[in-house]
Amino acid sequence: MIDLRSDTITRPTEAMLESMREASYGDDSRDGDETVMKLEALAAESTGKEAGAFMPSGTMTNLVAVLAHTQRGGEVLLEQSAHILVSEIGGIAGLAGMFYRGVPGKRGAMDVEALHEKIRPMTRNNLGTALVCMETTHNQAGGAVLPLAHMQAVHTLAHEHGVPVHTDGARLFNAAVALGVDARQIAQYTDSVGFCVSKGLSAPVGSVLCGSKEFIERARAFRRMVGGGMRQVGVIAAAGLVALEEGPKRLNIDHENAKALAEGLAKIPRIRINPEKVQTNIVIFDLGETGLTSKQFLERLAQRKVLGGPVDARRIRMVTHLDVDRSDIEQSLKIIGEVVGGGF
Ligand code: TLP
Repeated sequence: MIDLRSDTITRPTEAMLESMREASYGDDSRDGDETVMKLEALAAESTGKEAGAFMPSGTMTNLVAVLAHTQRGGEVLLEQSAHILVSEIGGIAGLAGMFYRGVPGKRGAMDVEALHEKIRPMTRNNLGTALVCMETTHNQAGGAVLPLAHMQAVHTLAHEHGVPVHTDGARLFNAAVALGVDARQIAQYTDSVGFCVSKGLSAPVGSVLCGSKEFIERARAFRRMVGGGMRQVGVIAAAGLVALEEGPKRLNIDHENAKALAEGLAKIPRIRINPEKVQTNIVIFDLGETGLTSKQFLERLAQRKVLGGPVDARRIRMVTHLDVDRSDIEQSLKIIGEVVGGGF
């Protein structure tokens, strides 16, 4: 199987398995665990923040960030196709008790003018903005990277209104590699940032929320509230630590493979994609004139041992990662060409 459904599906590397065997077994919810503390310290250092808290998932990282930044009932402003809004089961409202307002955006970047119009203090007539969230790389926008100048503008605007900023950086290191900057340069424009070791960095499980010491202390309490106190979690953090140490160095390969996939797809008649827009490891393309629905296309592909995921009825997402190489991309292109009847 060539599994391009997500970068979350990778198998642990030998180095990860080795480190898991050697991991400490401290109780993270009691006295703390040595391996978890190492991972949190490296995460904080890598993002230029004071502290980090290890979480089981990106979704919990975002939820806990919202809980720790806000009081129930305030408004959260975020790009209207943000993962927090469209793919996290409404936790922002259902669990954090926040009212959210989507801001229109291009390639994952909120329209700063529109954000300006929506950001507002609490009055007798409205709740007031409690938090602004960004997402980089942006999942629904096909792995688009927020430009640093955009992040700076959003951060400045929010702070002018006394509003904190959280960034869903599930793929923060993909963004850093694509921009050719250190992750700290991205994270300087956000008060808190979460990133996943379970995605392109290739660990099986885990995310880290980073921010000020005070914020992370609050976050630890909310993490416990939502059931994220994980006990002897060193065995999982160990793989995460290897992922954070080693993973970023090879993300450029995933980006090159995604570009090759996009360029190959662009040559297949009736498939629509602009390869120039592929900046990182996510490739979204339109089945356009093929006459196939996403479901039909993906079923035919799966029969030929290539897996992708649907974005909607006509669009497909494929994600490159550690467990697919260039020959897998070429093989996938050949099969896609045959499935849509256009050759390659
Ligand atoms: N994204 C997953 C699934 O939602 C499909 C994926 O395969 O891309 N923020 C962003 C930007 C994400 O892409 C994801 C996961 C999350 C948060 C949530 O992370 P998890 O799945 O660890 O809760």
